Amino acid sequence: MASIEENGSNPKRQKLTDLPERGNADGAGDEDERGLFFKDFTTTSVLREDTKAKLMTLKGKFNGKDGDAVVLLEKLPFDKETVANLMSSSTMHQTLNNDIYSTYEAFPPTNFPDYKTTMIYPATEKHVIKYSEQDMYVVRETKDLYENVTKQCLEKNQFSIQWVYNILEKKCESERIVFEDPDPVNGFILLPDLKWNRKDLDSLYLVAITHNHIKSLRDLNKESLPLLKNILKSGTEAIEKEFNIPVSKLRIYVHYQPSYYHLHVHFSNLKFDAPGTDVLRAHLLDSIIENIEMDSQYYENKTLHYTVKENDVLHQAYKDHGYF
Ligand code: GTA
Repeated sequence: MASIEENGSNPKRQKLTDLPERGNADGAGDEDERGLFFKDFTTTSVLREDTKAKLMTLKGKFNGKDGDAVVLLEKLPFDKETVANLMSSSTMHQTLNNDIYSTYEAFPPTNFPDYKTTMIYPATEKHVIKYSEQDMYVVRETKDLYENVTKQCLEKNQFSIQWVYNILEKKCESERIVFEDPDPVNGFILLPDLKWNRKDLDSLYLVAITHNHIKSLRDLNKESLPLLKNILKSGTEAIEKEFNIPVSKLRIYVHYQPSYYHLHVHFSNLKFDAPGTDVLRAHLLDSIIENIEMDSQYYENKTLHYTVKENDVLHQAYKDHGYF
């Protein structure tokens, strides 16, 4: 696993590495300012279990707090900087011994972080659905289906994008910003994605959020070209400068459908098998630019494929329309 420390010596990079292990200027330190602690958490259901990704999502309640919470628990990868220390200070319990083969359960010392957690509180029913195990269906969204069903449904049922405004207005995560072009039309903020632990470069994941209020891929046309080209050029230059990772090692794409309808571009390390990089979700930024250059109305007219979850309101809307 490559770490930030071993990839060059750009002083600006210190901004990320020097952050305390626990706690930062977002008010997200040891003490949760809203008083949310796992000792007060009661699980009401396991929403999803992914043994391969070592991820579990839970729905539950915090004692004395109204409403549901969704909690994601994700095992952390080994860190080659600390693995020797981890091994030498772990206790071991043998579970098999056969000839030259033996297996053990290992118990790390308490000061080693074992898992990463993401908490959503208060969580809406839409969050519970997003993080639940359920059947998926492929949607073939024509221009008509988009205009008559998808668009109207999404206008009424969207995740809040308050977290996006908090970033754009520098109310949250401002000390994490890797690059900003403040231009209101063609500018953007590039910062670490929620899913990245900001330590392991092999799982580097950044997101570029546009200052311009564009909803999704469907709204992109030739007017958006300067913005898209700026994100591609300045975003990759900033990542190369900051993390010493060239464009040839990055996956740069837009989701359709996204969860949050404010245009953002995902930058993830090729080595990282990021969720949502399959053909039914990810659209390469470079291809988007080229498609629009060939036809300004490409994304207005194009039939787009994606998956929809069984319990999602979009699935119900397509059913009501007679699509399923
Ligand atoms: N910096 O507050 C935020 C924030 N939020 C709320 C979301 N993002 C944020 N980044 C910062 N601060 O990459 C990030 C998300 C995502 C992007 C939105 O913004 O991490 P999208 O609109 O295309 O939506 O992207 P998408 O891809 O559905 O969202 P998300 O959350 O990545 O979910 C995709 C799948 O990944 C889900 O089905 C889920 O099962 C899985 N997943 C989500 N979070 C995690 C996680 N922490 N660990 C592992 N898997 C996860």
